[in-house]
Amino acid sequence: MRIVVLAGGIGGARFLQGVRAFAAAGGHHVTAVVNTGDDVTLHGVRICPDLDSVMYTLGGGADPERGWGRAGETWAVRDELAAYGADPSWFGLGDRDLATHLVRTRMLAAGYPLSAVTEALCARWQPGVTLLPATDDRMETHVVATVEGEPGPRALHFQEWWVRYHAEPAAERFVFVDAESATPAAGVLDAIEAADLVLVAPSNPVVSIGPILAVPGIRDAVRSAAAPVVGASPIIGGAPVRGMADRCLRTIGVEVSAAGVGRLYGAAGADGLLDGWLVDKRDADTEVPGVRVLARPLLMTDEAETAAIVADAATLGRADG
Ligand code: GDP
Ligand code: FO1
Ligand code: CA
Repeated sequence: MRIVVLAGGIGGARFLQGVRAFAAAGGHHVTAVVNTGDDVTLHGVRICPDLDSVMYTLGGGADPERGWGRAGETWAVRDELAAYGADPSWFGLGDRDLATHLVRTRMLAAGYPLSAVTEALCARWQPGVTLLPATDDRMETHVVATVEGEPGPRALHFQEWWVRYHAEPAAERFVFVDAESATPAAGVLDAIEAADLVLVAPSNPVVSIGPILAVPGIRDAVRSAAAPVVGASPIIGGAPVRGMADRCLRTIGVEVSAAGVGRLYGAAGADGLLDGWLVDKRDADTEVPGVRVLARPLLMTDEAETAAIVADAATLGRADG
């Protein structure tokens, strides 16, 4: 089977560990289409948080509890930058992580597309799945919000809203800057069209999956895919397992529930994406019109459990009718 996964960063990476294990057992091939809306240029280097979370996690180099950045990281450069008063000081640029950004920035400056850069970085990390950015074009998620003490709303880069302000400023809306002129990265549409199964990771529906689907052509490709499309809810018992997905969902007026997210993605037969939707046992009463819902434990406690979630998603996708 050819499996395509739409994924963000930390949650997406954990889910992909399970997809990779499931695929290894069944001889399947996995392509991850990863969000690039978090990408940011700071201190002169291009940083791709979600691509790096997935690459480091699957490559065995991630810091396990943070979920982002490198294991055994040191912070000498960050501290030296702060000593110079070189803004921003709120972003944790690790020394080992910086090497990734330096290689990426140099390759981008030489004219390589992000997909080629990602492939080059993955030659070292060997994630065991094909990693594709959703787009090779620059498309950043900005947040229109009023920072406490400021007279009115302004656009913040998502990284500033999240890392500097911990998503506290009330977000009025999310803007995927230049989305309308972005095109799917090389290989993305082909992978979706050739897929036997498309999985939507339990990632942040608004700022991880949303930007992927905002790249012109990707939503339509998923909707018209021959493959079944099955997602897993990042919301359990009315709350995200971690992070700020609840704040994001409220900003776009979507109920913070497994049902709310399932309806946001919509039913394949009704102009939406989903054939199947996995929800946690606590949300067993979830109904998404036109979508087959399966309730099963949805905490990705370890790779084997995540692989079991993936196996159930694959079965749900094959269930006919
Ligand atoms: P980010 O880009 O680093 O924020 O990571 P993602 O968007 O890929 O994933 C973040 C989402 O993962 C959050 O909304 C969490 O609720 C969700 N998440 C994290 N751990 C789990 C888990 O064990 N089970 C489920 N169902 N969702 C999870
Ligand atoms: N997240 C933080 O909460 N604090 C940081 O200082 C931080 C630095 C950082 C550096 C590189 C990188 O790839 C990710 C980093 N993250 C940091 C995580 C990142 O902001 C989030 O994981 C995602 O963007 C959330 O979707
Ligand atoms: Ca992200």
